[in-house]
Amino acid sequence: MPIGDSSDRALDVVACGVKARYENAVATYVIGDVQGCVEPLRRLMQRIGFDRSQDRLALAGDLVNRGPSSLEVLRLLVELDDAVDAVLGNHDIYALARAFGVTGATRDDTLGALWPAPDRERLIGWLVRRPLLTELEGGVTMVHAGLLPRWSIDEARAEAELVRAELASDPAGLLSAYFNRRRPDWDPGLAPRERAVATLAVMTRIRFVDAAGRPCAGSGPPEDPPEPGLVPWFKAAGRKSVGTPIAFGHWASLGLWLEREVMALDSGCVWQGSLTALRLEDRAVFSVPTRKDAD
Ligand SMILES: [Mn+2]
Repeated sequence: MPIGDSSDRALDVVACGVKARYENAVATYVIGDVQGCVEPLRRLMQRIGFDRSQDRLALAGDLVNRGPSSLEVLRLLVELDDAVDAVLGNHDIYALARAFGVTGATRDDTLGALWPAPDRERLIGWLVRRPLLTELEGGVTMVHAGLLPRWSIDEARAEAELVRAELASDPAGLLSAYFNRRRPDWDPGLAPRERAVATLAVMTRIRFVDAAGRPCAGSGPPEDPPEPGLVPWFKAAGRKSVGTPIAFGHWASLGLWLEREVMALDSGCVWQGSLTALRLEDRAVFSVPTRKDAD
């Protein structure tokens, strides 16, 4: 099932892996799932010539876990302060749930170095204040996984704000409901806590949807859906957020996928793929392989 022809895919790519300075003063680099891989992130920042006095990094979530250096990733981002925008991904939500003591460790959790760190409170305090959705240069909306097709951009923004408020006022309560109870399907009639749980699940996990626009399990490539008829959320018929460019990660088997309004940026850093930055001002693409010796 082709979800975009090759010309579509290549539409806005003007450079790949090219070390070049951008003429404008301010540049915004959107980066996909870092997943605790600080070394490729540092190498990518070097490749783009990142200048914290005028450039911005925008991270599409899953900052931590699976990779070897979640602690160092958080320290780097906190230190960069207002030069960084980041949204929460499913692994970040899981890290917060561990930090607030509402869930135990999973088998492949690599967050161990976070818990005894002397600056743990500062790092977790920073992470829990990140939003689920944010707006970047050029009217681009950034979210970790995607949006429910029935949401307009305004509705999505309001739902994300509800989650941000719940995370700020009662993080343990929200995270406990998220991890320890059945997650409801999103519905406008849900009570606020339940609606926040449902929104959290959609924005950090969605990939495929059915013909009615409901999220369905599956993490494989978009051309190979787990059931016939399922489509990527961004291809859903009648999707109400059409018209707003959306940058996201979360879908390594979709990989780097660039259309004018759909910017998928998880190029599989933690799976020995690459880490990619898209410069929003001119749509230039910069990429480093995960393995340093492949660079
Ligand atoms: Mn993810």
